[in-house]
Order: sequence, then structure tokens, then C-alpha cells
Amino acid sequence: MTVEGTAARKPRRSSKRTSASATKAAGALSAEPQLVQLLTPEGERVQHPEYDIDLSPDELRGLYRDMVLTRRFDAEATSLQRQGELGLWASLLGQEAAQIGSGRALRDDDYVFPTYREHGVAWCRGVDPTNLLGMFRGVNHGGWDPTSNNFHLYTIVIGSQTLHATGYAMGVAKDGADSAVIAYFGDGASSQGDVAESFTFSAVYNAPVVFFCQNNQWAISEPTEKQTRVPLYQRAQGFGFPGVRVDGNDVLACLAVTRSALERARRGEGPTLVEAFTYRMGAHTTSDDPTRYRLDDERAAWEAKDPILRLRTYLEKERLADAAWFEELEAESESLGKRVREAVRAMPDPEHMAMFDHVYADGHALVDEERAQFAAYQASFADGEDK
Ligand SMILES: Cc1ncc(C[n+]2csc(CCOP(=O)(O)OP(=O)(O)O)c2C)c(N)n1
Ligand SMILES: [Mg+2]
Repeated sequence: MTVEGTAARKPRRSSKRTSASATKAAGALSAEPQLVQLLTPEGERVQHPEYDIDLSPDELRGLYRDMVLTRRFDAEATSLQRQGELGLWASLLGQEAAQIGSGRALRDDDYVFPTYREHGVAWCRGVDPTNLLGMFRGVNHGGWDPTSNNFHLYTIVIGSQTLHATGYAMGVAKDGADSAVIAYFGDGASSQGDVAESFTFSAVYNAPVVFFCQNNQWAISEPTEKQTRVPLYQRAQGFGFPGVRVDGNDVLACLAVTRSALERARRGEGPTLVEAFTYRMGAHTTSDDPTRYRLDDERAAWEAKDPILRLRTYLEKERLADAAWFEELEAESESLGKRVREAVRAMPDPEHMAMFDHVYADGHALVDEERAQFAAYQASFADGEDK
């Protein structure tokens, strides 16, 4: 994995040669994988023998609304960063179906361990979107109480949350509860040792956890073919649990597949790896420039598979929503954008010393030392002090 700002100088195409030889090397395991799909990019409803779902018109409209509002919130946050109101933003553009589908599969008592990009899942959990922005503005270390929505704080240390999720899920099993745990991570994270260790522990201890990998094709400037020689979902097999690849731009399929994996976990049958095959349509973060490592036609190809557009096509074709309904939603989106803007601009700057609070629940000697050093530094600016 490379670090932001050190991206390759020239954009390059995904190396077909590498993937072809990878396929050959891995033999039968990597025969062209089938995606679970229930709604095609053209908005056609299709059946799947193993996964199906029967949703009411209200539920279908609800999923559409969730995706539209999440995209609107995300666009607002990107703009706020460009205006200097946020230090950084990690956009989920293109990944709305993966997040809303999986997020709406969860029960209230399930527990979520997200990365830093799970704004759609946060929305499904009922975390107020404005609370997601404090950390990106640099005014707090998190912004919400994880226990009130069973939605853990955003985790930046790649892959580490899969271990937290596994440990938590082992605890759930020991408590005899029938709730499940879901860990989100990316294609790049799949190369981390933490993720492999999570797979081993969860399999051996039969932990009720779903590993939800959003394969958005890129880990900053590194393409997925640099992470694996087999399709990611096939990794699960070697650890002794099932893996499934789902069309990550199909909200219905993501809902059906995640629901099934959660139910399996609840029945005490252990973990499942879900690979949601999707695409990061924006930059890695607002500090990244994807034009330095990928070509516009790649993005254009994925735009044709847009998760929101295909559900809109379906809703319109089946006459499940009319023009007035879409207009109302547009107005709701605009007012969400306004609310987010106003809330961010009104966020008070914290006292400088507050950054040392809540790093550890019970304090820590190193943090105490850093606090004292910083206090001395601040005091050196006091009037009359000899500098
Ligand atoms: C342990 C660790 N190594 C490196 C980084 C720097 N880093 C931040 S995001 C990222 C790429 C992650 O890619 P992926 O897992 O595919 O998730 P995505 O950002 O695409 O959602 C890297 C290398 C980090 N945050 N933590
Ligand atoms: Mg990625």
C-alpha cells in the first residue's frame, strides 16, 4: 500500500496481464466469480436461487431515500472540506448500496465496527450525520457515543477494527446473546495481518461476526490486483468459513446477502466473509488526486453501474414512486445539506488542552506527560515570558 501524496506519477490501466496470470496461478479456485445480483445496472429485477428478498414498496422507497440522503450528506461534507471547514473528508461516493444494503440488514442489538468511510452505515444506525464531522473538523476524537447506537467510533488504523469486532463477537457468544457483529473493511485492509488473525480467531471460536469487505478496487493508489491473486471472497475458504461476492452497487443484493450472513452468525454457525464488489467513484480522501493513478474511462464504466440510478429506474418503471415523491426527496436532501453546513460552521473550537481528554478511559502516563509538555509550551506564550 502506498501513502497519500506518493501516488504513481502516471495513470495506468489495471494490468490485465497480472490478473490473467493470477487467475492461472490460482487454478480452479478463481474461475470468474459470480456476483450475487438482484437488480441489474439497467434496473431489471432478477432472481437468485440462494438469495432473494421480498420488499414492500415502502421499504424499496426507504432504501432509495437512504442512498440519496447519504450521497447528499457526503457531497456536502466534501464541499465543506473544500471551503476549509473540515480538515479532511473520506467520501463514500459510489458505495451507497453496499453501505445502505448491509446497514439496513442489521438489527438494533447488532454491533458495528466501521472504518472511516461508513457514513451510510452510520445513517442506518441513527447516528446524526453532523456528529460524523467533528473528527474531520478536528474538534473531537469521535463525535458520538458508540453504545447508544451500537456503532463503534471510526477506525483509521487499517484492519484493526476486524480484531475488535472478533473479540466483541466472542464476548457476545459467551454472553449467550443472539445478536451479531459486523466489521467493515476495505480491499487494501484485506492484506493486513490483523484481518488474517481475525479470520483465524473468528473461525476457530465460531464467533458471530460478518466480515463485510467493500472492494472498491483501490487502496489509495494501489489496485486490488496488488492485494490478492484470488478474488477476495475466496480467502474465507482457507480459514474454514463461507465467502460470497455480491454486487456492491445493488442495494437489494447487499441487503439479502448481509441478512443471510447475520442470520447464520445468530444461529451459531460462525463468520461469513461478504465481498461487496463496488467502486470508489471519488478520491480516496480530499487529500488525494486519483487522476495521478487511474483513468477517467474506468470511472465512466462504473458510473454506468451507479447504485442509485438503477433503483430509481426500477421504482419509476414499476410505478412505485411518482415525480412528486422524487421532488419531495430532493427538497429533503437540500434541507439536510443546509442543516449539515450550519451545524459544522457552528461547532465551537475546543480548549486546546481538551485534546488529551478521553484518549484513555482511565488516563495514561504517556498522555499525562504530553499534556504537561503542551501546557508548558502554551504557557511560554504568556505575556512577559522570556522567549
Ligand atoms: C495500519 C495502517 N497502515 C496504513 C494506513 C494509511 N492508509 C489509510 S487508508 C489506506 C488504504 C486503505 O484501503 P482500503 O482498505 O481498500 O480502504 P478504502 O480506503 O479503499 O475504503 C491506507 C494505506 C493506515 N491508516 N493504517
Ligand atoms: Mg479500497
